[in-house]
Amino acid sequence: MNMKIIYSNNHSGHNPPYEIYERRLEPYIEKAERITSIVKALKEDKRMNFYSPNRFPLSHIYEIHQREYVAFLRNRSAQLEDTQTLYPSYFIMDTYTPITRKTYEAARSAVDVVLTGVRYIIEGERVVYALCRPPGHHADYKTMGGYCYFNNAAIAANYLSKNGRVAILDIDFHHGNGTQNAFYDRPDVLYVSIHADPHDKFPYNSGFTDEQGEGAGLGFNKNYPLPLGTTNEQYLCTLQKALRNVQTFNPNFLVISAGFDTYEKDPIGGFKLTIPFYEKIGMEISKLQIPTLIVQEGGYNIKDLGKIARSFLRGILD
Ligand code: OKP
Ligand code: ZN
Repeated sequence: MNMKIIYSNNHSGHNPPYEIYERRLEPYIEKAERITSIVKALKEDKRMNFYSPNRFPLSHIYEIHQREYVAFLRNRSAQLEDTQTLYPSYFIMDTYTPITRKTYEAARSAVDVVLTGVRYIIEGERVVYALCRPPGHHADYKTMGGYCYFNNAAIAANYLSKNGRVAILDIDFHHGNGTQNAFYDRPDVLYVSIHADPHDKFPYNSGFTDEQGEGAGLGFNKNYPLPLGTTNEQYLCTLQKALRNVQTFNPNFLVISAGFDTYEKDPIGGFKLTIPFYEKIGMEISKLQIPTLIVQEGGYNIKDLGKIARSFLRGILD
């Protein structure tokens, strides 16, 4: 079986030199080379077919993000010189998410990548991989944060929800606060996330088990925080619970927020998952037999990212 991969090089213009961590400037972790590493590894596999994104109207973004926020990102990007980096004081949740001249265009392009994936899924494709960068799951209604500007997965899930019930499974190492918030009061989009205990790791203030949704959305938000040092075996046990939640919800579409920072050698992670284990994760997901859009989120070990993605997709395809 073949897989469609949606990819554009527009992300590479977004390349901030530094993030601010504990009052120091540190090299930016969310580097363009992450995606290069994945593309290179996947091009070695004949079953992977690459497609360029189409441009989609801003209306899709406006259903998830405030218009003023979108305008701020666009205007401030445009006003910067090539070498300038802006650390805004509002519309932002942390010091890891600066704006450069090409940031808006890169973030907009990542949305085009994911929406192009949605189109293929609606047309009947069984699985599509949207190779988004920058990532999206921390981006909230009117805040950028955690290397995220527009919430690619939420925008995709919202579009898919016009055609049926949608489950989002977020397997990035960090809790997807933006995605959780986008659907917190909606019963037609389930959000399930497995992530590091927020007592220890970003985003610190969300991702706890008692966040279960509100109003009509009560019961349609599920968080599975796990301790630092989590192994393959422990992770699998939780993944099976999460997948049972998805199955019970009986969705027409599945969106995977796929972060590979759960890897044992990730520079900012803290779990102990191994490369071959990602194939197992892929297999467990594909057993559900739901049309699936895979959306790239985090994962920062540039050397091994390609191998992790290949292992994961092998599990999805076989
Ligand atoms: C984004 B995604 C390291 C600090 C890192 C921000 C983490 C954002 C993760 N100097 N804190 O979920 O992979
Ligand atoms: Zn992450």
